[in-house]
Amino acid sequence: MKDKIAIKPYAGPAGGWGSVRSVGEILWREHVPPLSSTHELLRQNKADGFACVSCAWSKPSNAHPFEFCENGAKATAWELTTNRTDPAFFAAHPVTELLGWRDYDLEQQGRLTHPMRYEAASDRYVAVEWAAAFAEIGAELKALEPKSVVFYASGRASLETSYMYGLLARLYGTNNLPDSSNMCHETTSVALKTRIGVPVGTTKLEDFDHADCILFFGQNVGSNAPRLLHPLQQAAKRGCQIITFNPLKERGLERFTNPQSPIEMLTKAETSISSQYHQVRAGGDIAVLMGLCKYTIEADDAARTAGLPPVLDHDFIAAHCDGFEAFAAAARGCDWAAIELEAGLSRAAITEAAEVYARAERVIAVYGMGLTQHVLGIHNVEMIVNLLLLRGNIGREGAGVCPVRGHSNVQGQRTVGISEKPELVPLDKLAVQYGFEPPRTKGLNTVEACEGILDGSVCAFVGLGGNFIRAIPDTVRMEAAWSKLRLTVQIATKLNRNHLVKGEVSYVLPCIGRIERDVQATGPQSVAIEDSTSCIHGSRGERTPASPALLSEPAILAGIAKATLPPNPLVPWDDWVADYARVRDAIAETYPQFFANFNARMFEPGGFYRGNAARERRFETASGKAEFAVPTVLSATGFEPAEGLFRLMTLRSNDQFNTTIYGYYDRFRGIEGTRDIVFINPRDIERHGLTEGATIALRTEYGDGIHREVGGLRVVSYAIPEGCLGAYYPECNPLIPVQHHAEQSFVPAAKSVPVRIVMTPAR
Ligand SMILES: Nc1nc2c(c(=O)[nH]1)N[C@H]1C(S)=C(S)[C@@H](COP(=O)(O)OP(=O)(O)OC[C@H]3O[C@@H](n4cnc5c(=O)[nH]c(N)nc54)[C@H](O)[C@@H]3O)O[C@H]1N2
Ligand SMILES: Nc1nc2c(c(=O)[nH]1)N[C@H]1C(S)=C(S)[C@@H](COP(=O)(O)OP(=O)(O)OC[C@H]3O[C@@H](n4cnc5c(=O)[nH]c(N)nc54)[C@H](O)[C@@H]3O)O[C@H]1N2
Ligand SMILES: [Mo]
Repeated sequence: MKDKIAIKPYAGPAGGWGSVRSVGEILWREHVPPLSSTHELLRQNKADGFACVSCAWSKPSNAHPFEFCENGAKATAWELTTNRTDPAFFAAHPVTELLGWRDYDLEQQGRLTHPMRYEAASDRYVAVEWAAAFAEIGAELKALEPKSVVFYASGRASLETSYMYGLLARLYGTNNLPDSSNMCHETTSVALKTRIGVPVGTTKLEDFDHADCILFFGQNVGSNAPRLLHPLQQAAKRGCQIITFNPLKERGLERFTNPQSPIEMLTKAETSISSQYHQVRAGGDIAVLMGLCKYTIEADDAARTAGLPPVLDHDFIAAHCDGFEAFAAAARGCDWAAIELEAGLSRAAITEAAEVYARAERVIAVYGMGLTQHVLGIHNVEMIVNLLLLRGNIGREGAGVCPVRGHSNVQGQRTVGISEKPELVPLDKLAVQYGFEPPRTKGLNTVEACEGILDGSVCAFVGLGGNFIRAIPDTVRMEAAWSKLRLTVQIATKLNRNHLVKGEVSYVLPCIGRIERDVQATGPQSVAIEDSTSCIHGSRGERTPASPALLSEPAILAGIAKATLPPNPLVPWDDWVADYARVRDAIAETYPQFFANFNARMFEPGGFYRGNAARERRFETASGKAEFAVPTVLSATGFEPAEGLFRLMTLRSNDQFNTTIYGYYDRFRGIEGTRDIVFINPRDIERHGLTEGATIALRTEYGDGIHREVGGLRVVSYAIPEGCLGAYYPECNPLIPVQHHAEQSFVPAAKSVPVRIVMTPAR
């Protein structure tokens, strides 16, 4: 890592030579020998290789020789590292000391090698035998009320592991199964389910070959789903119009050089990605989308009067939709001045985009956290659906809704039963399959789990991956409450802060990673994951595990289950661990509609598609039709504007995977050597008497009497709409009140936090 802080605009495209250099740097830093990295990178996202551990973007059937991106390669290097966090490391560093380390330095120590138990007397983690760990965890769990225990999952674990995890929690007696999706695309799952009857997107990868317009809202493709740049580049080259709405000019959405094309690399040829780029205000998308809908509906009205062909797809609306008239009336009645004010964009700019939409034959709407992480994020997603429905852009080739999911198997975890919502899980089926009475009451989602930890009603936390204490809101308050937990068990690959902010009885259980060979009684095992477009892929690791003492995730879950639950011959934990194909048989039995012939199909190139009713225009909603929704407000922020009150967006850099910090270079945004910055519009800098490079603090204004402040942030003058600020996640999570979450979906509203600037004395 470079110590020098350098802040200057980056002139290069997304991809290109900058991307090649960045991959080289991390391979060198993680001490990954060149031969083994080349071997593993060539196997990444191949039909017979392993599924990338980074993002959830679709994996094509005609994979490139190098079907990976800069950030996928970093994720691989991060797991392949030859650095080790072993018992000697823990002996040398008391936990109190490690609590002072940065996230980067903790994970930089490398892979965990042994199961560890916290010992209060020495303030250290000490190695234990697996059997002893399982026995104590089992005894602790047996002594607790199931409803006071939370089983969290980060979205990386395979379908097999996730299925076993959900079952373990339910056999134990709770639906407390929050997952990272609760902080991410739960807004999508709720809004799409009620409006079009499926909780997931309707597009497939091949639709990108046919679209003539792609609308892109609130997703930073160059950093967070770089392989999606390939279909976008192809689309742009075909003349497809790509129209972006984002408060920041994200480089990947501006221009791209494909690092896998020798010609492009040698000639430094760049493709312009977005044909229009609109810097919407944070929280302004409901208004933008209302403007797009209003234009389209009124253009149809005008066409009818003039006797011209219709602009709306009236046949589709009549046959498949409900609530059109009410929505159309609301759109016609909506005032352009109100739309302009909330969007922070002119009517002319919105009209320019709307004209393209109204003419395009096939339109895909892509979106990410910029839409879901708002108090009224549900309206954002509903408005996307409204816009697409107007011209029949759902259930047609080259068209549809495309939420870009986060973790590589986050969508799949939901598919196989990790959910706190009992109605989403076939409990009756599980009851028969495993001869037990599953809990029927709703479990805790992430926000409710945090509230339970704060009020003391949650007593234990089991984490299947992730770094919960860093990822959640209100992190300072949460850390203080966390240490009151009786039991914390973290299944992980690397040391993170959540392992250090521990409960009274605390375990860190290290597991085999997806890139590694997983040999069980019947031989080497494979696992499966589901990507963002509902395709299921097999994944086989080949690399020697980081330590001989590691167990696989299924083996760890089976160990905990057997120590906690009464024996049940219908749940063959040992047989499942011996042969994961038997877990897949069990999954296929529970979910025959998605997983018939699971074992036979899992290595089909491009994955096997698990089907999507909305894609076939079967809308399994309350009315049996796709439902238009009328938004109640035009701002997604959930708070009133006030003089000096900013909307803070918390963002990922190009050098991190969520709470894992790969380095301190957010290349495309030109920020090097630090993450303690805040992006501010130059006019706001002037208005508030600030200077570029000065250090300030941000303080939340929430009216609940709790003081939330993050200081030491350096002012960076940036092309961001006035009244909006940008800063990094997870550093700014102490500013987000736990209660500041999306209505209905409970996703923390991390993209619009009400904050004020506080001057700090010069250092
Ligand atoms: N390399 C890498 N890949 C990742 C991850 C990672 O951390 N690193 N994380 C993974 C995970 S779990 C997820 S969920 C995804 C996240 O990927 P993204 O969905 O891209 O998430 P963010 O980085 O939070 O960026 C959100 C984008 O929305 C914009 N934005 C913010 N507020 C608004 C708004 O109000 N309106 C609009 N229109 N735009 C807005 C921001 O400027 C930013 O470009 O990526 C996944 N892939
Ligand atoms: N302010 C703010 N907060 C946010 C967000 C935001 O945009 N802004 N984004 C939210 C989103 S979208 C998400 S998804 C969450 C992410 O929240 P989490 O999913 O909880 O966090 P990660 O950083 O992805 O978890 C990283 C840890 O996972 C462990 N790990 C890695 N690989 C494996 C593996 O193969 N097996 C196991 N068992 N463990 C593994 C490692 O120990 C690593 O330290 O954060 C949310 N928090
Ligand atoms: Mo996510």
